[in-house]
Amino acid sequence: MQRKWWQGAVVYQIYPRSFCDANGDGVGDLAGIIGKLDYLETLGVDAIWLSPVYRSPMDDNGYDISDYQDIAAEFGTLAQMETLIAEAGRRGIRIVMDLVVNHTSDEHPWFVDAKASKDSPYRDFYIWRQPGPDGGPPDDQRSYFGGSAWEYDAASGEYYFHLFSRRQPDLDWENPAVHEAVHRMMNWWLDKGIGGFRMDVIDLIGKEVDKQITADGPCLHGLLRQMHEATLAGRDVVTVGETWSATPEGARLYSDPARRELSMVFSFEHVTQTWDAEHGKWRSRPFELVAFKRVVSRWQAALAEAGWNSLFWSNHDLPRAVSKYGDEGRFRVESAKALATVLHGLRGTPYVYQGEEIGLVNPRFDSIDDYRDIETLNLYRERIAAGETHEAMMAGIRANGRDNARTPMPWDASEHGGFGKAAPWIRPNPDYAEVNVAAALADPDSVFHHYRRLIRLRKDEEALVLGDYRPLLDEHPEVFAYLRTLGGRRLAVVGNLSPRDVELALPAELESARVRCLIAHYDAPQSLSGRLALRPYEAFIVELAPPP
Ligand code: TEU
Ligand code: CA
Repeated sequence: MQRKWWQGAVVYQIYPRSFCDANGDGVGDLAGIIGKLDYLETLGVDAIWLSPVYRSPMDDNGYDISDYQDIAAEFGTLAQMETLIAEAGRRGIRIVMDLVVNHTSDEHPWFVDAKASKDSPYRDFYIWRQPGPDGGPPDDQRSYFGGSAWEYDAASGEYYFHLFSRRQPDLDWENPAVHEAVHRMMNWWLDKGIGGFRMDVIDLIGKEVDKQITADGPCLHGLLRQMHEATLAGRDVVTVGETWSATPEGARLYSDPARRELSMVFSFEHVTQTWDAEHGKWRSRPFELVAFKRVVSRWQAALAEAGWNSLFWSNHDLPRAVSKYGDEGRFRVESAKALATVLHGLRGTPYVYQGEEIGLVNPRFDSIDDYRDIETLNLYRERIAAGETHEAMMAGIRANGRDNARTPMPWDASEHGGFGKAAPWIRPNPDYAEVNVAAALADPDSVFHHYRRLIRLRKDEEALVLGDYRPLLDEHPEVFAYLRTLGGRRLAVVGNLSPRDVELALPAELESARVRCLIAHYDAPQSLSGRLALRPYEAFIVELAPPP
Protein backbone atom coordinates (compact mmCIF):
# COMPACT_ATOMS: atom_id res chain seq x y z
CA MET A 1 0.00 0.00 0.00
CA GLN A 2 1.28 3.47 -0.87
CA ARG A 3 2.25 5.27 2.41
CA LYS A 4 -0.58 7.43 3.72
CA TRP A 5 -0.13 10.86 5.39
CA TRP A 6 -1.78 9.61 8.53
CA GLN A 7 0.76 6.79 8.93
CA GLY A 8 3.46 9.39 9.65
CA ALA A 9 1.15 11.74 11.50
CA VAL A 10 0.64 12.54 15.19
CA VAL A 11 -2.93 13.47 16.15
CA TYR A 12 -3.87 15.81 19.01
CA GLN A 13 -7.27 15.27 20.63
CA ILE A 14 -9.22 18.31 21.82
CA TYR A 15 -12.18 18.08 24.22
CA PRO A 16 -13.69 21.48 23.34
CA ARG A 17 -15.53 22.01 26.62
CA SER A 18 -12.23 21.91 28.51
CA PHE A 19 -9.64 23.34 26.10
CA CYS A 20 -9.85 27.15 26.15
CA ASP A 21 -12.67 29.57 27.03
CA ALA A 22 -12.33 32.71 24.89
CA ASN A 23 -15.60 34.47 25.81
CA GLY A 24 -15.46 34.01 29.59
CA ASP A 25 -18.57 31.89 30.19
CA GLY A 26 -16.67 29.05 31.86
CA VAL A 27 -17.01 26.72 28.85
CA GLY A 28 -14.31 26.11 26.22
CA ASP A 29 -15.13 27.18 22.67
CA LEU A 30 -14.00 27.31 19.03
CA ALA A 31 -12.54 30.80 19.38
CA GLY A 32 -10.41 29.45 22.22
CA ILE A 33 -9.14 26.63 19.98
CA ILE A 34 -8.40 28.99 17.08
CA GLY A 35 -6.41 31.16 19.50
CA LYS A 36 -4.22 28.19 20.43
CA LEU A 37 -3.38 26.94 16.92
CA ASP A 38 0.11 28.47 17.08
CA TYR A 39 0.69 26.45 20.27
CA LEU A 40 -0.31 23.25 18.44
CA GLU A 41 1.82 24.20 15.45
CA THR A 42 4.80 24.56 17.82
CA LEU A 43 4.02 21.13 19.28
CA GLY A 44 4.18 19.85 15.70
CA VAL A 45 0.97 17.83 15.43
CA ASP A 46 -0.50 17.02 11.99
CA ALA A 47 -4.16 16.71 12.84
CA ILE A 48 -6.67 17.59 15.55
CA TRP A 49 -9.34 15.10 16.55
CA LEU A 50 -12.11 17.42 17.69
CA SER A 51 -14.59 15.85 20.11
CA PRO A 52 -18.16 16.91 19.22
CA VAL A 53 -18.94 20.63 18.79
CA TYR A 54 -22.35 20.11 17.14
CA ARG A 55 -25.68 21.48 18.42
CA SER A 56 -26.55 19.43 21.49
CA PRO A 57 -28.49 19.67 24.80
CA MET A 58 -25.19 18.41 26.31
CA ASP A 59 -26.68 15.50 28.23
CA ASP A 60 -23.37 13.71 27.46
CA ASN A 61 -21.25 16.78 26.72
CA GLY A 62 -21.99 16.78 23.01
CA TYR A 63 -22.06 13.04 22.31
CA ASP A 64 -25.82 13.60 22.07
CA ILE A 65 -26.29 15.54 18.85
CA SER A 66 -29.48 17.41 17.90
CA ASP A 67 -28.11 18.92 14.64
CA TYR A 68 -25.12 17.37 12.86
CA GLN A 69 -24.70 20.35 10.53
CA ASP A 70 -24.68 23.15 13.07
CA ILE A 71 -22.47 24.16 15.99
CA ALA A 72 -23.60 24.32 19.62
CA ALA A 73 -24.11 27.99 20.55
CA GLU A 74 -21.84 27.68 23.58
CA PHE A 75 -19.02 26.44 21.32
CA GLY A 76 -19.50 29.03 18.56
CA THR A 77 -20.75 29.22 14.99
CA LEU A 78 -20.39 27.40 11.67
CA ALA A 79 -18.38 30.37 10.39
CA GLN A 80 -15.93 29.89 13.27
CA MET A 81 -15.79 26.15 12.45
CA GLU A 82 -14.85 27.02 8.85
CA THR A 83 -12.24 29.47 10.14
CA LEU A 84 -10.80 26.72 12.37
CA ILE A 85 -10.55 24.34 9.38
CA ALA A 86 -8.87 27.07 7.26
CA GLU A 87 -6.54 28.42 9.96
CA ALA A 88 -5.46 24.93 11.01
CA GLY A 89 -4.94 24.03 7.35
CA ARG A 90 -2.67 27.07 6.92
CA ARG A 91 -0.49 25.52 9.66
CA GLY A 92 -0.51 22.05 8.07
CA ILE A 93 -3.00 20.73 10.64
CA ARG A 94 -6.10 18.81 9.47
CA ILE A 95 -9.35 18.74 11.44
CA VAL A 96 -10.78 15.27 12.17
CA MET A 97 -14.44 15.52 13.22
CA ASP A 98 -16.20 13.19 15.67
CA LEU A 99 -18.91 11.13 13.91
CA VAL A 100 -21.54 10.10 16.47
CA VAL A 101 -24.10 8.04 14.56
CA ASN A 102 -24.83 5.08 16.82
CA HIS A 103 -27.36 7.40 18.41
CA THR A 104 -28.67 10.96 18.25
CA SER A 105 -29.98 13.30 20.92
CA ASP A 106 -33.66 12.93 21.83
CA GLU A 107 -33.88 16.58 20.71
CA HIS A 108 -32.80 15.76 17.17
CA PRO A 109 -35.72 16.58 14.79
CA TRP A 110 -35.59 12.96 13.56
CA PHE A 111 -36.41 11.69 17.06
CA VAL A 112 -38.83 14.49 17.93
CA ASP A 113 -40.77 13.61 14.77
CA ALA A 114 -40.44 9.85 15.37
CA LYS A 115 -41.82 10.18 18.90
CA ALA A 116 -44.67 12.45 17.80
CA SER A 117 -46.40 9.71 15.79
CA LYS A 118 -46.06 6.06 14.89
CA ASP A 119 -46.65 7.08 11.24
CA SER A 120 -43.73 9.49 11.24
CA PRO A 121 -41.36 8.88 8.31
CA TYR A 122 -38.63 8.98 10.98
CA ARG A 123 -40.21 6.38 13.29
CA ASP A 124 -38.01 3.66 11.79
CA PHE A 125 -34.88 5.74 12.20
CA TYR A 126 -35.00 4.43 15.80
CA ILE A 127 -35.55 1.07 17.50
CA TRP A 128 -39.05 0.68 18.97
CA ARG A 129 -40.49 -2.45 20.57
CA GLN A 130 -43.67 -3.54 22.31
CA PRO A 131 -43.48 -3.92 26.10
CA GLY A 132 -42.53 -7.31 27.51
CA PRO A 133 -45.20 -9.81 28.67
CA ASP A 134 -45.23 -8.12 32.11
CA GLY A 135 -45.71 -4.73 30.51
CA GLY A 136 -42.11 -3.86 31.41
CA PRO A 137 -39.07 -3.42 29.12
CA PRO A 138 -38.88 -5.92 26.19
CA ASP A 139 -35.76 -7.54 27.75
CA ASP A 140 -33.09 -6.96 30.39
CA GLN A 141 -30.47 -5.28 28.20
CA ARG A 142 -28.57 -2.60 30.13
CA SER A 143 -27.38 0.87 29.23
CA TYR A 144 -23.64 1.63 29.59
CA PHE A 145 -24.74 4.62 31.65
CA GLY A 146 -26.74 2.51 34.09
CA GLY A 147 -30.29 1.27 34.13
CA SER A 148 -32.27 -0.43 31.40
CA ALA A 149 -31.41 0.13 27.73
CA TRP A 150 -35.13 0.56 27.10
CA GLU A 151 -37.15 3.77 27.76
CA TYR A 152 -40.94 3.73 27.77
CA ASP A 153 -42.83 6.18 25.58
CA ALA A 154 -46.30 6.49 27.07
CA ALA A 155 -47.72 8.27 24.00
CA SER A 156 -47.14 5.29 21.71
CA GLY A 157 -47.10 2.61 24.41
CA GLU A 158 -43.78 1.40 23.04
CA TYR A 159 -40.16 1.34 24.30
CA TYR A 160 -37.18 2.79 22.45
CA PHE A 161 -33.62 1.43 22.71
CA HIS A 162 -30.65 3.44 24.04
CA LEU A 163 -27.26 1.92 24.87
CA PHE A 164 -26.16 5.19 26.47
CA SER A 165 -28.37 7.71 28.25
CA ARG A 166 -32.14 7.70 27.72
CA ARG A 167 -31.57 11.02 25.97
CA GLN A 168 -29.37 9.23 23.38
CA PRO A 169 -31.80 7.01 21.42
CA ASP A 170 -30.01 4.52 19.14
CA LEU A 171 -30.43 4.85 15.38
CA ASP A 172 -31.69 1.78 13.54
CA TRP A 173 -28.94 0.95 11.05
CA GLU A 174 -31.08 -1.79 9.53
CA ASN A 175 -32.96 1.09 7.87
CA PRO A 176 -31.36 2.20 4.53
CA ALA A 177 -32.86 5.69 4.98
CA VAL A 178 -30.58 6.09 7.99
CA HIS A 179 -27.57 5.19 5.83
CA GLU A 180 -28.46 7.80 3.20
CA ALA A 181 -29.07 10.54 5.77
CA VAL A 182 -25.77 9.87 7.55
CA HIS A 183 -23.78 9.57 4.31
CA ARG A 184 -25.24 12.90 3.11
CA MET A 185 -24.18 14.55 6.38
CA MET A 186 -20.67 13.05 6.21
CA ASN A 187 -20.18 14.29 2.63
CA TRP A 188 -21.37 17.75 3.72
CA TRP A 189 -18.51 17.91 6.24
CA LEU A 190 -15.95 16.25 3.92
CA ASP A 191 -16.76 18.82 1.23
CA LYS A 192 -15.75 21.48 3.80
CA GLY A 193 -12.19 20.11 3.65
CA ILE A 194 -11.96 18.25 6.94
CA GLY A 195 -9.20 15.64 7.35
CA GLY A 196 -11.48 12.75 8.30
CA PHE A 197 -13.58 11.24 11.08
CA ARG A 198 -13.16 9.63 14.46
CA MET A 199 -16.17 7.30 14.64
CA ASP A 200 -17.88 6.99 18.02
CA VAL A 201 -18.68 3.40 19.18
CA ILE A 202 -18.79 2.43 15.52
CA ASP A 203 -18.69 -1.30 16.41
CA LEU A 204 -22.23 -0.94 17.82
CA ILE A 205 -24.05 0.20 14.62
CA GLY A 206 -24.40 -3.41 13.37
CA LYS A 207 -26.43 -4.36 16.41
CA GLU A 208 -29.29 -6.93 16.30
CA VAL A 209 -31.27 -5.96 19.35
CA ASP A 210 -33.74 -8.84 19.35
CA LYS A 211 -30.81 -11.28 19.42
CA GLN A 212 -29.15 -9.14 22.14
CA ILE A 213 -26.17 -8.66 19.77
CA THR A 214 -24.82 -5.12 20.23
CA ALA A 215 -21.13 -5.08 19.34
CA ASP A 216 -19.59 -6.47 16.14
CA GLY A 217 -22.93 -7.53 14.62
CA PRO A 218 -22.96 -9.62 11.41
CA CYS A 219 -23.83 -6.61 9.19
CA LEU A 220 -21.23 -4.26 10.67
CA HIS A 221 -18.46 -4.62 8.10
CA GLY A 222 -20.95 -4.44 5.23
CA LEU A 223 -22.24 -1.14 6.64
CA LEU A 224 -18.69 0.21 6.88
CA ARG A 225 -17.84 -0.77 3.30
CA GLN A 226 -21.06 0.86 2.08
CA MET A 227 -20.19 4.00 4.08
CA HIS A 228 -16.68 4.00 2.58
CA GLU A 229 -17.98 3.81 -0.99
CA ALA A 230 -20.61 6.49 -0.38
CA THR A 231 -18.38 9.04 1.39
CA LEU A 232 -14.65 8.27 1.84
CA ALA A 233 -13.73 6.68 -1.50
CA GLY A 234 -11.38 8.90 -3.50
CA ARG A 235 -10.76 11.26 -0.59
CA ASP A 236 -7.32 11.42 1.14
CA VAL A 237 -8.79 11.40 4.63
CA VAL A 238 -8.28 9.40 7.82
CA THR A 239 -10.92 7.41 9.68
CA VAL A 240 -10.45 5.91 13.15
CA GLY A 241 -13.17 3.77 14.68
CA GLU A 242 -13.78 3.54 18.45
CA THR A 243 -14.25 -0.21 18.87
CA TRP A 244 -14.27 -1.48 22.46
CA SER A 245 -15.02 -4.98 21.18
CA ALA A 246 -12.15 -5.16 18.66
CA THR A 247 -9.59 -7.95 18.71
CA PRO A 248 -6.31 -7.87 16.75
CA GLU A 249 -7.83 -10.10 14.11
CA GLY A 250 -10.96 -7.92 14.02
CA ALA A 251 -8.83 -4.81 13.65
CA ARG A 252 -7.35 -6.32 10.51
CA LEU A 253 -10.86 -6.58 9.04
CA TYR A 254 -11.52 -2.93 9.83
CA SER A 255 -8.19 -1.52 8.66
CA ASP A 256 -6.89 -3.76 5.86
CA PRO A 257 -6.87 -1.23 2.96
CA ALA A 258 -7.96 -3.97 0.56
CA ARG A 259 -11.26 -4.15 2.46
CA ARG A 260 -11.98 -0.39 2.04
CA GLU A 261 -13.49 0.22 5.47
CA LEU A 262 -11.44 2.32 7.97
CA SER A 263 -7.84 3.53 8.33
CA MET A 264 -7.49 2.17 11.87
CA VAL A 265 -9.39 1.55 15.12
CA PHE A 266 -8.98 2.40 18.78
CA SER A 267 -8.73 -0.79 20.76
CA PHE A 268 -8.95 -0.78 24.55
CA GLU A 269 -7.43 -4.09 25.60
CA HIS A 270 -4.54 -2.26 27.29
CA VAL A 271 -7.11 -0.15 29.17
CA THR A 272 -9.49 -2.85 30.40
CA GLN A 273 -6.50 -4.81 31.71
CA THR A 274 -6.55 -2.46 34.69
CA TRP A 275 -10.28 -2.98 35.29
CA ASP A 276 -11.81 -5.46 37.70
CA ALA A 277 -13.43 -8.47 36.06
CA GLU A 278 -16.66 -8.07 38.09
CA HIS A 279 -16.79 -4.36 38.91
CA GLY A 280 -15.22 -3.10 35.68
CA LYS A 281 -13.65 0.34 35.80
CA TRP A 282 -15.15 1.02 39.25
CA ARG A 283 -12.54 -1.20 40.87
CA SER A 284 -9.08 -0.42 39.53
CA ARG A 285 -6.35 -3.08 39.25
CA PRO A 286 -2.64 -2.22 39.19
CA PHE A 287 -0.91 -1.78 35.84
CA GLU A 288 1.17 -4.85 34.96
CA LEU A 289 3.84 -4.15 32.34
CA VAL A 290 4.32 -7.77 31.20
CA ALA A 291 0.60 -8.16 30.49
CA PHE A 292 0.58 -4.78 28.75
CA LYS A 293 3.55 -5.70 26.54
CA ARG A 294 1.83 -8.94 25.60
CA VAL A 295 -1.18 -6.98 24.31
CA VAL A 296 1.00 -4.48 22.44
CA SER A 297 3.05 -7.18 20.74
CA ARG A 298 -0.07 -9.09 19.67
CA TRP A 299 -1.51 -5.93 18.06
CA GLN A 300 1.78 -4.96 16.45
CA ALA A 301 2.15 -8.46 14.97
CA ALA A 302 -1.47 -8.74 13.82
CA LEU A 303 -1.28 -5.51 11.80
CA ALA A 304 2.31 -5.87 10.55
CA GLU A 305 1.43 -6.95 7.01
CA ALA A 306 -1.94 -5.22 6.52
CA GLY A 307 -3.96 -2.76 8.51
CA TRP A 308 -2.68 -0.11 10.90
CA ASN A 309 -2.54 0.53 14.65
CA SER A 310 -3.60 3.57 16.64
CA LEU A 311 -1.41 4.35 19.68
CA PHE A 312 -2.77 6.10 22.78
CA TRP A 313 -2.60 6.15 26.56
CA SER A 314 -5.59 8.37 27.21
CA ASN A 315 -8.58 10.23 25.81
CA HIS A 316 -11.66 12.12 27.14
CA ASP A 317 -13.11 8.89 28.66
CA LEU A 318 -9.93 7.65 30.33
CA PRO A 319 -7.76 8.68 33.29
CA ARG A 320 -4.57 10.66 32.80
CA ALA A 321 -1.66 8.53 31.51
CA VAL A 322 0.79 9.61 34.24
CA SER A 323 -1.71 8.75 36.97
CA LYS A 324 -2.60 5.38 35.40
CA TYR A 325 0.69 4.10 34.07
CA GLY A 326 3.31 6.46 35.52
CA ASP A 327 4.13 8.29 38.77
CA GLU A 328 2.14 11.36 39.89
CA GLY A 329 4.72 12.34 42.54
CA ARG A 330 8.51 12.49 42.45
CA PHE A 331 8.79 11.15 38.90
CA ARG A 332 5.81 12.91 37.25
CA VAL A 333 8.00 14.51 34.55
CA GLU A 334 10.24 11.49 33.96
CA SER A 335 7.31 9.07 33.80
CA ALA A 336 5.39 11.34 31.41
CA LYS A 337 8.41 11.42 29.10
CA ALA A 338 9.06 7.68 29.35
CA LEU A 339 5.42 6.84 28.57
CA ALA A 340 5.56 9.13 25.54
CA THR A 341 8.83 7.66 24.22
CA VAL A 342 7.78 4.01 24.46
CA LEU A 343 4.36 4.73 22.90
CA HIS A 344 5.56 6.96 20.05
CA GLY A 345 8.30 4.43 19.17
CA LEU A 346 5.69 1.86 18.18
CA ARG A 347 4.32 1.18 14.69
CA GLY A 348 1.04 3.09 14.27
CA THR A 349 -0.45 6.57 14.58
CA PRO A 350 0.11 8.23 18.00
CA TYR A 351 -2.67 10.26 19.62
CA VAL A 352 -1.89 12.93 22.23
CA TYR A 353 -4.83 13.86 24.48
CA GLN A 354 -4.92 17.52 25.52
CA GLY A 355 -2.85 18.06 28.66
CA GLU A 356 -0.85 14.86 28.19
CA GLU A 357 1.87 16.97 26.53
CA ILE A 358 2.46 18.80 29.84
CA GLY A 359 2.14 15.68 32.05
CA LEU A 360 -1.23 16.47 33.68
CA VAL A 361 -2.44 14.11 36.42
CA ASN A 362 -5.90 13.12 37.68
CA PRO A 363 -7.60 15.86 39.80
CA ARG A 364 -8.59 13.58 42.76
CA PHE A 365 -11.60 15.69 43.76
CA ASP A 366 -12.82 15.22 47.36
CA SER A 367 -16.56 15.22 46.81
CA ILE A 368 -18.89 13.50 44.33
CA ASP A 369 -20.34 17.00 43.90
CA ASP A 370 -17.19 18.03 42.05
CA TYR A 371 -17.86 15.50 39.31
CA ARG A 372 -19.99 16.26 36.23
CA ASP A 373 -19.87 13.19 33.95
CA ILE A 374 -23.23 11.48 33.33
CA GLU A 375 -21.68 7.98 33.41
CA THR A 376 -19.90 8.67 36.71
CA LEU A 377 -22.94 10.23 38.43
CA ASN A 378 -25.39 7.61 37.14
CA LEU A 379 -23.18 4.69 38.15
CA TYR A 380 -22.37 6.28 41.50
CA ARG A 381 -26.08 6.45 42.31
CA GLU A 382 -26.82 2.98 40.91
CA ARG A 383 -23.93 1.21 42.64
CA ILE A 384 -24.44 2.93 45.99
CA ALA A 385 -28.12 1.90 45.80
CA ALA A 386 -26.88 -1.65 45.13
CA GLY A 387 -24.82 -1.59 48.34
CA GLU A 388 -21.39 -0.37 47.16
CA THR A 389 -19.69 1.85 49.74
CA HIS A 390 -19.14 5.58 49.06
CA GLU A 391 -15.40 5.16 49.73
CA ALA A 392 -15.01 2.29 47.26
CA MET A 393 -17.00 4.14 44.60
CA MET A 394 -15.00 7.35 45.08
CA ALA A 395 -11.78 5.33 44.77
CA GLY A 396 -13.05 3.90 41.48
CA ILE A 397 -14.06 7.34 40.21
CA ARG A 398 -10.71 8.88 41.20
CA ALA A 399 -8.89 6.08 39.41
CA ASN A 400 -10.99 5.56 36.26
CA GLY A 401 -13.75 8.16 36.11
CA ARG A 402 -14.07 10.11 32.85
CA ASP A 403 -13.83 13.56 34.52
CA ASN A 404 -10.17 12.79 35.23
CA ALA A 405 -9.53 13.81 31.64
CA ARG A 406 -11.99 16.69 31.48
CA THR A 407 -10.59 19.34 33.82
CA PRO A 408 -9.84 22.71 32.16
CA MET A 409 -6.55 22.98 30.30
CA PRO A 410 -4.17 25.02 32.54
CA TRP A 411 -2.59 27.59 30.23
CA ASP A 412 -0.82 29.52 33.02
CA ALA A 413 -0.74 30.11 36.78
CA SER A 414 -3.37 32.86 36.79
CA GLU A 415 -6.89 32.42 38.15
CA HIS A 416 -8.65 29.32 36.79
CA GLY A 417 -5.28 28.33 35.24
CA GLY A 418 -5.81 30.92 32.50
CA PHE A 419 -8.59 28.74 31.03
CA GLY A 420 -10.89 31.74 30.92
CA LYS A 421 -12.16 34.73 32.88
CA ALA A 422 -15.07 32.90 34.52
CA ALA A 423 -15.16 29.91 36.88
CA PRO A 424 -14.94 26.83 34.62
CA TRP A 425 -17.81 24.32 34.29
CA ILE A 426 -15.65 21.84 36.25
CA ARG A 427 -12.93 22.60 38.82
CA PRO A 428 -9.35 22.86 37.49
CA ASN A 429 -6.59 20.53 38.65
CA PRO A 430 -5.47 21.76 42.07
CA ASP A 431 -1.83 21.92 40.85
CA TYR A 432 -2.39 24.33 37.92
CA ALA A 433 -0.12 26.98 39.48
CA GLU A 434 2.85 24.65 38.92
CA VAL A 435 1.70 22.39 36.08
CA ASN A 436 0.62 24.61 33.18
CA VAL A 437 1.49 25.38 29.55
CA ALA A 438 3.31 28.66 30.20
CA ALA A 439 5.66 26.96 32.68
CA ALA A 440 6.19 24.06 30.25
CA LEU A 441 7.02 26.35 27.32
CA ALA A 442 9.50 28.27 29.44
CA ASP A 443 11.35 25.14 30.59
CA PRO A 444 13.43 23.52 27.80
CA ASP A 445 13.45 20.25 29.80
CA SER A 446 9.69 20.13 30.18
CA VAL A 447 7.36 17.32 29.12
CA PHE A 448 6.08 19.66 26.37
CA HIS A 449 9.47 20.05 24.72
CA HIS A 450 10.01 16.29 24.98
CA TYR A 451 6.76 15.71 23.06
CA ARG A 452 7.80 18.36 20.52
CA ARG A 453 11.11 16.54 19.92
CA LEU A 454 9.40 13.15 19.78
CA ILE A 455 6.85 14.37 17.21
CA ARG A 456 9.69 15.95 15.19
CA LEU A 457 11.62 12.66 15.31
CA ARG A 458 8.73 10.75 13.70
CA LYS A 459 8.97 13.12 10.76
CA ASP A 460 12.74 12.55 10.39
CA GLU A 461 12.87 8.80 11.05
CA GLU A 462 10.92 6.72 8.52
CA ALA A 463 11.94 3.59 10.46
CA LEU A 464 9.70 4.83 13.28
CA VAL A 465 6.82 5.02 10.82
CA LEU A 466 7.12 1.91 8.64
CA GLY A 467 9.88 -0.08 10.40
CA ASP A 468 9.15 -3.67 11.48
CA TYR A 469 8.50 -4.16 15.20
CA ARG A 470 10.40 -6.78 17.19
CA PRO A 471 9.74 -7.15 20.92
CA LEU A 472 12.57 -7.78 23.41
CA LEU A 473 12.63 -8.63 27.13
CA ASP A 474 8.96 -9.75 26.98
CA GLU A 475 8.98 -11.07 30.54
CA HIS A 476 10.87 -8.17 32.16
CA PRO A 477 8.51 -6.62 34.76
CA GLU A 478 9.90 -3.07 34.55
CA VAL A 479 11.55 -2.58 31.16
CA PHE A 480 9.74 -2.16 27.84
CA ALA A 481 12.17 -2.67 24.93
CA TYR A 482 11.77 -3.36 21.25
CA LEU A 483 13.48 -2.92 17.87
CA ARG A 484 12.25 -1.08 14.80
CA THR A 485 14.03 -1.97 11.58
CA LEU A 486 13.67 -0.57 8.06
CA GLY A 487 16.11 -1.44 5.31
CA GLY A 488 19.49 -1.62 7.06
CA ARG A 489 18.49 0.76 9.80
CA ARG A 490 17.92 -0.61 13.31
CA LEU A 491 16.41 1.55 16.04
CA ALA A 492 16.09 0.42 19.64
CA VAL A 493 13.43 1.79 21.97
CA VAL A 494 14.11 1.12 25.65
CA GLY A 495 12.14 2.34 28.67
CA ASN A 496 12.23 1.65 32.42
CA LEU A 497 8.57 2.13 33.44
CA SER A 498 9.27 1.87 37.17
CA PRO A 499 10.31 4.33 39.89
CA ARG A 500 13.35 2.16 40.68
CA ASP A 501 16.89 1.88 39.32
CA VAL A 502 16.97 -1.22 37.11
CA GLU A 503 19.97 -3.14 35.93
CA LEU A 504 19.82 -5.97 33.41
CA ALA A 505 21.91 -8.06 31.04
CA LEU A 506 21.59 -6.67 27.54
CA PRO A 507 19.85 -8.94 25.06
CA ALA A 508 22.20 -9.75 22.17
CA GLU A 509 20.01 -7.80 19.74
CA LEU A 510 20.84 -4.60 21.62
CA GLU A 511 24.59 -5.07 21.79
CA SER A 512 26.12 -2.11 19.91
CA ALA A 513 29.62 -0.77 20.41
CA ARG A 514 28.33 2.67 19.56
CA VAL A 515 24.84 4.10 19.15
CA ARG A 516 23.41 7.34 17.77
CA CYS A 517 20.99 8.71 20.35
CA LEU A 518 17.81 10.03 18.75
CA ILE A 519 16.00 11.04 21.96
CA ALA A 520 16.62 10.58 25.69
CA HIS A 521 15.55 12.47 28.82
CA TYR A 522 18.47 11.39 30.97
CA ASP A 523 22.04 11.46 29.57
CA ALA A 524 22.24 10.21 25.99
CA PRO A 525 23.70 6.68 25.85
CA GLN A 526 26.88 6.41 23.72
CA SER A 527 27.02 2.61 23.45
CA LEU A 528 25.11 -0.49 24.61
CA SER A 529 27.17 -3.47 25.81
CA GLY A 530 27.19 -6.04 28.57
CA ARG A 531 24.86 -4.75 31.28
CA LEU A 532 22.38 -1.88 31.07
CA ALA A 533 21.61 0.36 34.06
CA LEU A 534 18.45 2.46 33.80
CA ARG A 535 17.38 5.23 36.17
CA PRO A 536 13.75 5.58 37.32
CA TYR A 537 11.52 6.08 34.26
CA GLU A 538 14.56 6.41 31.99
CA ALA A 539 13.79 5.88 28.30
CA PHE A 540 15.51 6.50 24.99
CA ILE A 541 15.47 5.75 21.27
CA VAL A 542 18.86 5.03 19.68
CA GLU A 543 20.08 3.95 16.29
CA LEU A 544 22.22 0.84 16.59
CA ALA A 545 25.40 0.51 14.59
CA PRO A 546 24.93 -1.73 11.54
CA PRO A 547 25.71 -5.37 12.49
CA PRO A 548 29.42 -6.23 11.81
O1 TEU B 1 -17.53 6.09 24.46
C1 TEU B 1 -17.98 4.78 24.50
C2 TEU B 1 -17.96 4.19 25.86
O2 TEU B 1 -18.47 3.17 26.06
C3 TEU B 1 -17.33 4.90 26.93
O3 TEU B 1 -17.89 6.08 26.92
C4 TEU B 1 -17.61 4.47 28.29
O4 TEU B 1 -17.02 5.33 29.14
C5 TEU B 1 -17.15 3.15 28.60
O5 TEU B 1 -17.69 2.74 29.79
C6 TEU B 1 -15.75 3.16 28.77
O6 TEU B 1 -15.48 3.64 29.98
C7 TEU B 1 -17.99 6.91 23.42
C8 TEU B 1 -17.48 8.33 23.65
O7 TEU B 1 -16.08 8.31 23.63
C9 TEU B 1 -18.02 8.77 24.98
O8 TEU B 1 -17.49 10.00 25.39
C10 TEU B 1 -19.54 8.85 24.88
O9 TEU B 1 -20.06 9.14 26.14
C11 TEU B 1 -20.09 7.52 24.39
O10 TEU B 1 -19.38 6.94 23.31
C12 TEU B 1 -21.51 7.73 23.88
O11 TEU B 1 -21.46 8.52 22.73
CA1 CA C 1 -16.70 29.95 26.30
